[in-house]
Amino acid sequence: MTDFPLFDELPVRSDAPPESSWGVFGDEDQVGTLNFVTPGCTRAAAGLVSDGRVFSLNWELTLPAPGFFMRHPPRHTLVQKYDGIVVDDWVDGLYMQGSTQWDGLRHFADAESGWYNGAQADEVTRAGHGRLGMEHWAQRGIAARAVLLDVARFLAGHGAEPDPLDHFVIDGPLLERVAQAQASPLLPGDVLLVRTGWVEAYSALGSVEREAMAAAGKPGSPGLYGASIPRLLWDNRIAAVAADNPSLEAAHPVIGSDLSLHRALIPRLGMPLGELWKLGELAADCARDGRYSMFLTSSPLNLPGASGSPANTLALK
Ligand code: UVW
Repeated sequence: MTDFPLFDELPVRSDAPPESSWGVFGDEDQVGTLNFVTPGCTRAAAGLVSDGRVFSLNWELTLPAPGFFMRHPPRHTLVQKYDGIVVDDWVDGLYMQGSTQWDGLRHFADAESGWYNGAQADEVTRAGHGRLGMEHWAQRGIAARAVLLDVARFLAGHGAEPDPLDHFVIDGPLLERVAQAQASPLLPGDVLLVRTGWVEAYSALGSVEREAMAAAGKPGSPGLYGASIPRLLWDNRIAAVAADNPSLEAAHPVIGSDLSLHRALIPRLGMPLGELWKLGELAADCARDGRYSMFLTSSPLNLPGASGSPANTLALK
């Protein structure tokens, strides 16, 4: 792999904000840290498929319901045509960030320095082909090694079981302890998956509790937080990071999170963030066979100019 600068050596461009990767992958780059996934990484990752077990990491597109962050579940309509023998359907109000998703490079700007690689608001806020749109990821796809760090299971095994629907900080040292306990080294080009248990805890709620949670404000969850996270991800050449919670970041019920990692990772490092990934079945399988690394594929929607996409992702072991 090319000799990339370390986190402490960033930025490489004099006009770039601190701790940013602007220019590292070229001034015209559109895909950020996905550049860490080389053909060699994909080839090696495909070699991890041994038993042929396939796990969809996609939650139902209609969940959570009610939605959070001023988003709503999509409305799905089916119609019969041609004497009733053909059924078509369409979806209204499909928020790209509504369910299992990627936050793309248009999704989040640094309040001071703007979008990844110096993109300007007028370049990234109009639909259609353009700078930093999801079409750039969609056209290359994501096929990489993934490592699941099962933080929820690790903590439970160490006598600490944070409420999966409440604030709890997962920092870099904790991720390193989980990786060590699982014997899961991180490799360049990896997609890092972090399980907090949020999707399973939410799934166990009844409709009254779900309504109350959405009405109260933002959802609470364990999640990533702190300065150790961008450093760990960048210095390990992580291509993307995804979790099974609403914002990737640790969040207080009602109040939410400060989104400081959104700022550090999306506009500064150019890193895709995945949220609301369904990791429960995969995690149970990893705990059973002790293999926490796998081949992962994700095919974001080829929607020109989108700021995010349903993840459309599979893990293969
Ligand atoms: C917000 O946009 C608040 O959340 P997210 O990027 O986590 O979906």
